[in-house]
Amino acid sequence: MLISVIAADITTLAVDAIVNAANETLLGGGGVDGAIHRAAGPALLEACRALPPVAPGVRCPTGEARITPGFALPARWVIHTVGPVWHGGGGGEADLLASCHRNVLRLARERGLRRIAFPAISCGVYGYPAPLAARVALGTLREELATHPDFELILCCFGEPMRAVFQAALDEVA
Ligand code: AR6
Repeated sequence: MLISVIAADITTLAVDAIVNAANETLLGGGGVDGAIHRAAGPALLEACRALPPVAPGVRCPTGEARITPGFALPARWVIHTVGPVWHGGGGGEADLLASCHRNVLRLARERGLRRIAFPAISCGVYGYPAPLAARVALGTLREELATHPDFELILCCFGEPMRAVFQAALDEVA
């Protein structure tokens, strides 16, 4: 199966697109979002600002995705998505997290992009328990690969403990 789980800094990957775990403003933040903006340079913020708001302060609603160039990154494109904040699991978090992964791949298909690297969306500031998020993320990616086998998908975790959690989830769904 063309899904791999690695431990790395996603900003170093020379893939077709890296995925940003952003917030609805798309104007930057901490965590992986901050790292991507720092590595891409200020042109990324300008490109995000140019995306049309869909509501006051909202350029990308939770569960949706938007694409910009990668600018100074080794990756050609950045696909920004907004994961759900964890509220205990009863607020549709799993469906929203699955939507993030599906919408990222829909944009990738539209652009003919094949090698896509995802971070552990929602597993940091947004508080989604990693083993649960990993199961949703990898289950969704596996489903997508069943109908679109051309993708090469990388789950890029920050550090070995998170890599082990996502690898266990991959072994479960494989
Ligand atoms: N490469 C790969 N993964 C990383 C990197 C990196 N360079 N840096 C952090 N991570 P988070 P969220 C991991 O908090 O939970 C931002 O402020 C991190 O260890 O970045 O979706 C946004 O603007 C964790 O496992 O994203 C939003 O406001 C994972 O990336 C909010 O945080 C996701 O952690 C989004 O929260």
